[in-house]
Amino acid sequence: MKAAVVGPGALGCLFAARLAEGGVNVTLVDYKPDRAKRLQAKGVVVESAAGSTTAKPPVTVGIPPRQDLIIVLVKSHATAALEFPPETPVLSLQNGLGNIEALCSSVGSARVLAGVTSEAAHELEEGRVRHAAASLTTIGSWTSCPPNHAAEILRKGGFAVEITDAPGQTIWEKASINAGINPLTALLDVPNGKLLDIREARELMRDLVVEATKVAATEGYRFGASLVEKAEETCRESAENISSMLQDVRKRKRTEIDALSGEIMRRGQIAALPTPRTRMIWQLVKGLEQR
Ligand code: KPL
Repeated sequence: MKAAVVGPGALGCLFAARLAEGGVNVTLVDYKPDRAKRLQAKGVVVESAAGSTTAKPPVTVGIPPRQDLIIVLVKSHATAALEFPPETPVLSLQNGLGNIEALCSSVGSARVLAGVTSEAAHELEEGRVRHAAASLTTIGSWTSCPPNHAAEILRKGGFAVEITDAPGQTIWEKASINAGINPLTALLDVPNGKLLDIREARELMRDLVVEATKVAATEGYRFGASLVEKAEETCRESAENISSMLQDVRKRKRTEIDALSGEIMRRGQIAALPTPRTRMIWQLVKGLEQR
């Protein structure tokens, strides 16, 4: 089995290392040649409660041809610029909205698998990540690409994988929850659990999730259980976690706010649905990025 993992961030390193440990012939792809060289030399280290492991997958600048699966884990603003070899299925496990549409433009919908992962990892330093919690990865066919072989590859890496018939719903669900948690943790510089202790932050998180779910409804996505409760549960379960957006802010990197609040706002505008709190939070995080 051959797989390429695109993006050497926390989740990219985690997936590449675990797949390599599970016997998958995996290549890690990094568009930065200098960093690719360093990662190739040092390997990828994953620290977890079970101990520390080092994997040494080949690290290339472009995506190698003739893979069984390409897993995309770059930041959402980098998706549209990726160049893919022909034929291989492409699976996005990225945060936010709009990635799948960008991949469909690049490779055609028949090769696209869509999903989300709740694996929690953060980067300790380049090529060294902390796997804070193992969790579910849900994938599905966007239009006609069969997901079973991709699930089998991921399971080789020890990942818990579920197949869904409605990946769009899964992506919207995670994006709505992230749209509540991520910008607030980034703006307040607090771990996820703290949002439940600060009354005003908790209220605003609820409002942001509600705005997101209303926009999702205009695209036909409805959620059986309350996503506000799920967002609060996520904060409880990941109380000590530093959200991916706060990690980016601390490293002075561009955040994924455009793919979360920005996309929700944009899609709300198309549906003539105002999203005032989402807009304000987007403006504030854009401000934070430009300090
Ligand atoms: O997905 C996450 C992220 O940080 O991007 C959450 C669920 C907020 C966990 O930290």
